[in-house]
Amino acid sequence: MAGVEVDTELERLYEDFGRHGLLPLWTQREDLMPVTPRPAAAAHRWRWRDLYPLAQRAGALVPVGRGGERRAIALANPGLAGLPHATPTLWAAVQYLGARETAPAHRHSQNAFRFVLEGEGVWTVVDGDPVAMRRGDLLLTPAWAFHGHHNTTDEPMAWLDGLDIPLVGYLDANFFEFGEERLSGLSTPDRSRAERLWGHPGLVPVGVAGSAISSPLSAYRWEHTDAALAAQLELADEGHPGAAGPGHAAIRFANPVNGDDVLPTIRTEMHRLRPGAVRSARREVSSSVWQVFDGSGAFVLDGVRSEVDRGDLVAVPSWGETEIRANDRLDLFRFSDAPVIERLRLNQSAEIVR
Ligand code: 1HN
Repeated sequence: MAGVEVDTELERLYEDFGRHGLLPLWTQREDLMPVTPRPAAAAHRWRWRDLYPLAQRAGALVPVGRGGERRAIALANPGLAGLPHATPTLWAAVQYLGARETAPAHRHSQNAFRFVLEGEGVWTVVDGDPVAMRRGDLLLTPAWAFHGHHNTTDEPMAWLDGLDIPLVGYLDANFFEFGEERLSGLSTPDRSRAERLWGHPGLVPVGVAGSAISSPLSAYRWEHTDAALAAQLELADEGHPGAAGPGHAAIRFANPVNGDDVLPTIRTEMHRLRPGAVRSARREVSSSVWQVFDGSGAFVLDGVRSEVDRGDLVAVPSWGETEIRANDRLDLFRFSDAPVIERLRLNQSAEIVR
């Protein structure tokens, strides 16, 4: 009988904890402090062949304009309870802008980039500087820079948006403001002012202070990315160091001011795997989204194989085991929250040896 009384007293204690807004550690220690990360987010693949037609349908049905601001369709990680988050820290979306449409100018405390899978003809105007968008380009709109997108052609265009919306949201640091920029009246040269100032390899302008927290170079052009990857693989063939692994070249997009990541919260990289090459299985603290830029292959995520083709997107939660296999030559764009993890000294990684 004494035991029953203890239990009811214990139950009453827990009820009283709840009534006073308290929770004991001892019932939750394993969830609060697991031995290794236990992300709620799932490793997940989205097919471009599913995404793109849906974006086209949204293009026909949903206007883009003031209020909604962007026709962006977010990847909602199936582990994250219906939130429009690709990973706990990263937002990823397909944005679709129809012929002659404009996505109005605004600014916000979230950092953003665009990566272009296909098409051209959209100008993104970053703080008054028109930046052309073309296949393979990485375009930056750092926190609090005004930006609007203008399609000046008769063809629609779609691209990948990456933002730190979930992270900034957890930190309750969201700020937003409408802007008034127009493309009309602005000259639209092939090279933006930012590229003319900052886009020369290893050369920075004297007497111009560039931002150290986010890159002042708002466009990283595919011709440079492609050349850097090709050169790394050639060097490896000649027996010189430089490549990320056998048949694997990788580059990180860097701030020309100091070599840091292009945005304070988001790392961006491009990878190239030779036909048949394998990036061996590893785990990292940091969540990522990958997009297949070209070619085909497979991601083996915690032992589960998913085939990937051009345009497909893959979310990899922190500490998820990831192996990548190329069929034909495989070009991959990746973005991650690694700069945050590293600044907090939370970075760890493990190669999985079989
Ligand atoms: C935004 O400004 C863009 O500028 C894309 O293209 C997606 C999602 C939420 C809030 C602002 C863009 C966005 C966004």
